[in-house]
Amino acid sequence: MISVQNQIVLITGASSGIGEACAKIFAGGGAKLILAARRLERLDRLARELAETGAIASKDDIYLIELDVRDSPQVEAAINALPDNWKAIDILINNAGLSRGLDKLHEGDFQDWEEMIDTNVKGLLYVTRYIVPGMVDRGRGHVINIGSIAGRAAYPKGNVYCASKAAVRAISEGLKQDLLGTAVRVTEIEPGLVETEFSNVRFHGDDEKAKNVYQGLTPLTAGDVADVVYFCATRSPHVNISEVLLVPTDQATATLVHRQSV
Ligand code: NDP
Ligand code: 8X3
Repeated sequence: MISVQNQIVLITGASSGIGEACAKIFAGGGAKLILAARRLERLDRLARELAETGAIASKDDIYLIELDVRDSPQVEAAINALPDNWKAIDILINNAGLSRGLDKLHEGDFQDWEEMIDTNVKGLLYVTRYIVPGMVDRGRGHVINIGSIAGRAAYPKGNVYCASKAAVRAISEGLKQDLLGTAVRVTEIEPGLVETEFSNVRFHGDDEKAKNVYQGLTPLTAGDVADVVYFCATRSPHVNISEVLLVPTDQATATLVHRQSV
């Protein structure tokens, strides 16, 4: 196991769910965190919480970026504007992502599609494109992409979300191949059902519908996923965990789920 003490970790989508849980576990390991998301007030709150609970020594160990990963010039500007002591990013966690809607493809909403493809695919590409060259130059680094079980097989009405996560899988494989011969590692984590704000976002704020997704089963928590991310990041430098599929015990495939009747 290697330490993340003083390593610089950039987490996209750190304002909620899996990204927030990653921030907490890496802070606990002594990492310096660059936290990015659109909701700066949420990042501020998280930074204060980490400082108050002693998870980080001071707020100087955290750098916050208000960032929409869909906006390529904004991503470029944010990376270029990092102060010198924050530029050498060791670990990039490409976590920002969302699903929008659960509709048959022929009834789908164009706006929902754009949001998913722009965030989950293009946003991940932009952030990676601006950060990985520095990793290659420095001869060290680790890119951890949050894919999904949905990237392995489509499920009914999941069409575009599943496609976006299949793209994350292919991009992760391709990046690993392109970085062969460098010391930069690439990992893709593919969770099944995790109870976060994910379903609230998918159903455009319909919390009742969102709750039903996890009804009668014990889903993964954001912390469960963060544990696995942390495990992958702390292996010896010669070990690359290429992919991890983690699901709740109550889930066998994207569509086969065991629910206790209530
Ligand atoms: P949450 O909705 O709780 O968190 C999503 C995060 O992504 C938020 O911090 C949000 O921040 C950020 N985000 C969304 N759009 C953008 C954007 N354009 N620019 C920057 N940040 C953005 O969901 P999860 O924690 O569950 O999701 C995290 C990742 O895990 C996603 O990639 C998701 O697809 C994946 N995943 C989730 C599963 C689940 O069941 N929950 C299962 C498998 C994978 P903000 O709105 O402040 O910008
Ligand atoms: C998120 C989980 O249920 O859409 O990737 O596959 S699910």
